[in-house]
Amino acid sequence: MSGPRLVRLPFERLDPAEQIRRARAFYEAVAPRRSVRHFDPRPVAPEALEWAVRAAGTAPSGANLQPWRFVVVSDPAVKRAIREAAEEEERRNYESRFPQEWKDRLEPLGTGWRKEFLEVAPHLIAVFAVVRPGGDAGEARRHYYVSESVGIACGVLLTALHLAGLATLTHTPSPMGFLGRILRRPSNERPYLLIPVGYPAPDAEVPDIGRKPLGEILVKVAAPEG
Ligand code: IYR
Repeated sequence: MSGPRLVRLPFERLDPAEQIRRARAFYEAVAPRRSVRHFDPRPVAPEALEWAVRAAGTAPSGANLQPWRFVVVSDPAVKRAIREAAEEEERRNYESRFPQEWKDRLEPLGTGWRKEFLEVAPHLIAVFAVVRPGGDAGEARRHYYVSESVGIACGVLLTALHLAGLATLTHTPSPMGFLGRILRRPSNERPYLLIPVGYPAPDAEVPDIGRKPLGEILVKVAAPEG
């Protein structure tokens, strides 16, 4: 089977000082990103969301099948339906399904079953993983590395929104089958992540938590001895 024609890779080779400068500038731009749970209800420019979704769509994916859908919800009635369904599941999670150890871990983050942000945030981006092509009819063919691909795309999306001056929350209601039903997605799509987007509320607070230092997350393998 012949693949697509090949084109020359456009590539600019940077000198190391410039590489370091850019890598550091990117770190400094992304480091202040925080998960935000208190939003200003004012809507944001739809084009900003569109450019961020375009950026997410550049993520690498298994066999370049781009197995993602980004469903933008701004309608108050749909947001309310999503909130009600999410709270129903989360109430059961916090009241009986989560083990105490997990709740202890969440305690400092101040989460709970109430999800007001799902109605207050002006937009929700529901990310769906497309597990096979063909919509409801479906095809025998499958997609590859779907959760890896969609996870990477979500990382690009969250970063793009942050760099556009917008606040996000990486929300994982569980189980979230209700999203496919409320948003009428075809049966080949699995809800993956729900991302409220907007400006933070003027008085928004976040927990005082930090990131692991480089020495705890980076391992450099030395040449074997002898
Ligand atoms: N999905 C639940 C619980 C939750 C779990 C983790 I791990 C978090 O980092 C935050 C929340 C919720 O959204 O409340």
